[in-house]
Amino acid sequence: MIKLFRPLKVLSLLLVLSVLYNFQASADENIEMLNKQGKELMVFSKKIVNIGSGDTVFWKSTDPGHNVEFIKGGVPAGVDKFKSKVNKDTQYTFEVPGIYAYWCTPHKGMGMIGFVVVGNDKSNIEAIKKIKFLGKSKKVAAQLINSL
Ligand SMILES: [Cu+2]
Repeated sequence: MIKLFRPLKVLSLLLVLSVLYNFQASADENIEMLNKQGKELMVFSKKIVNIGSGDTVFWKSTDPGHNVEFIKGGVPAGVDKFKSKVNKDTQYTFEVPGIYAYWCTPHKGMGMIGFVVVGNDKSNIEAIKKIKFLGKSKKVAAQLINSL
């Protein structure tokens, strides 16, 4: 009886672990907030992600001092403001299709910007092009917008 029971115990433990793992990895895209990636300083690990409506993006506060803030005029019509706390992991579920432009508030002039394209909808691209980016982000934004 004991010999039969043990494999079951191991099996159920594995089952529990796999459920926990799936729970943690439930976001559709995971992005890290970093002080350095290759030669770049202050950067989101992925600058453009393409997702479906209803998908969730998770931003991990891997390095301290960063956050996520939607840029005014840089999101589809009807989408509310979003600004996460500095030093905290955050996530957002994107329901409305379109392009979302965001930056890290402390480093918005240092190129720490990113874009999320939801449902392959680029109908608000002209509004995105009108965003006034600051400092180093101007150049970074121009390149990224071209590759959306
Ligand atoms: Cu930052």
